[in-house]
Amino acid sequence: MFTRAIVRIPGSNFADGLTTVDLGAPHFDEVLHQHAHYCDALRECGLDLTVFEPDLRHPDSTFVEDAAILTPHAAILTRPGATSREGEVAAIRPILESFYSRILTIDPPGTVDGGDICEAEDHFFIGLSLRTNEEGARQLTSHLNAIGYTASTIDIRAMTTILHLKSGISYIGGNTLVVMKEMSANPQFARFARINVSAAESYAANCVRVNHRVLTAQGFPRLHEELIARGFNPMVLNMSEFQKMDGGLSCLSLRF
Ligand code: CIR
Repeated sequence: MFTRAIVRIPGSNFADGLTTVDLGAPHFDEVLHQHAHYCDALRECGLDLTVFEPDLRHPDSTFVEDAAILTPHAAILTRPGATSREGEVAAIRPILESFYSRILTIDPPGTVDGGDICEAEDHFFIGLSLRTNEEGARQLTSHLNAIGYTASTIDIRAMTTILHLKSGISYIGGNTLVVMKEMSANPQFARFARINVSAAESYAANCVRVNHRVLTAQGFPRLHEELIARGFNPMVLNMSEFQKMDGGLSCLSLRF
């Protein structure tokens, strides 16, 4: 069970952030509106939110998930792979220090984005991507092993349609992974029940289990039905403006 989450309100320069998709510019009023709904959804799931003010130095900083990896035993500060995002980690450190006595770091030349890290019970899948490099994965594995977790890497560098590992897979509890069809046959996922997401719904593969609910993106009826059929309790949120900046549901919060 999670009890808390950290979020950051998007800044007025949100549209200046990084993106690889061609879906048009986000509408700022709608960005704020969708973010407020997202925060309400987390509260509805029982979480106590720490809400940061916008940080105009970092247009992507509303995607707080990329700056840290949180476990019950330690907080691991990442070292984001995009230079424009490096400063986000220092900005988040003080709040994590107030909640965690053990803070670990990823050091140069390692890079890790939180979006590449998928926790499935006591195992962590680490995506090797354009943001997370092998040295970052090595350091992270060593930290995770030291606090009692196993870890393995999944190389997504040849997959041009996703930015982060978690753009393509989510662990939603009940031994179940939601996974893009292209990745589903990976032998590392064999021990999990899998809900395959078709190419047409691939954005929906990024969903988030928060206590008794699974947050899912609006507009993907097949995944929605499948989740219900398997006994999950989805809560649907409009993510259109974040999708324009390569962001998904998991990126908008750090849950712990
Ligand atoms: C970026 O390119 O870094 C941001 N525009 C999107 C980050 C999304 N984060 C995530 O999937 N964890």
